[in-house]
Amino acid sequence: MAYETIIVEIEDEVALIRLNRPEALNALNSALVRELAGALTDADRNDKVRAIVLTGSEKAFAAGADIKEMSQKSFVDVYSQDMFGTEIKVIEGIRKPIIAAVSGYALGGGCELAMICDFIIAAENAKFGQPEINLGVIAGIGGTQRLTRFVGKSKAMDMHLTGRFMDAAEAERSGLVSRVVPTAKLIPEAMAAARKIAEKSQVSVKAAKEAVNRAYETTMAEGILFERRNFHALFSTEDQKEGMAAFLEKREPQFRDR
Ligand code: CO8
Repeated sequence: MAYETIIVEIEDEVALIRLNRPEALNALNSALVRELAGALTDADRNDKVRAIVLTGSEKAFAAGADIKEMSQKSFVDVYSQDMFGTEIKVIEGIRKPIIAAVSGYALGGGCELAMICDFIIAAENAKFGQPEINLGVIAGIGGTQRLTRFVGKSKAMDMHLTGRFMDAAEAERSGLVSRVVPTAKLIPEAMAAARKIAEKSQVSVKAAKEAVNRAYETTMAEGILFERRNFHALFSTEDQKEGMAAFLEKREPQFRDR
């Protein structure tokens, strides 16, 4: 499928989706957000895709929502249209794992988009920020909630109130990103992580993603019960028998997603 604002490639059962508006540092406009939601939905439905990597350019993952596109909008415009609301719900509902591979700026909606992904691998040159305060607004696709859960109240307040950027080392120290890699190695490392996931049983991958996400949505007791019931349920799969047999027979498992 031909897109104008993103590039999609499928390689070794991994969909690599690149944000591609270099003239605006991959700022999220309505076309990009619509195309991204569509491409992720397609990847989620495509049997040849088992994991997804979302990235931008070396200079910018995404420098936020498109300021030019939204600058003249009124309250009624953004409220009535629920700006980006439908597409973001689609992206939040993708069931296959999505790794954000962040190089350069991940600001405002760009930082929020990276946080919607399942984990973030950062290049050494990555810079994260929620600078919406400098524009007279605040984050709008989850930044006040997700950043606070990732890095705690003090640092989240600092980022949202001062608009300062966090470099890759601080982002790793604070738990915002899972690893930092040399900038030139970002895509190979993210693709290798995605391929690792692609080797697993997709049934347990989905169950793991759902269970970790429960940690954000429910109490500890309910989350642990959800996890335990899914642990029990996985004993109904052929892949559980295969995974454990392969361990005992000292061989690699051959998962069939059943
Ligand atoms: N929107 C539109 N265009 C942008 C954006 C943006 N967010 N960021 C950069 N650009 C454009 C610039 O206007 C410039 O275009 P041109 O060459 O035509 O003037 C081009 O990209 C290159 O940018 P710069 O010349 O500024 O590059 P620098 O290297 O000097 O600076 C920065 C890079 C620091 C990233 C700088 O561009 C910057 O500060 N950008 C804006 C960052 C920002 O404020 N982001 C937050 C936006 S608001 C937001 O994200 C809200 C999200 C919530 C959505 C809620 C929906 C419900």
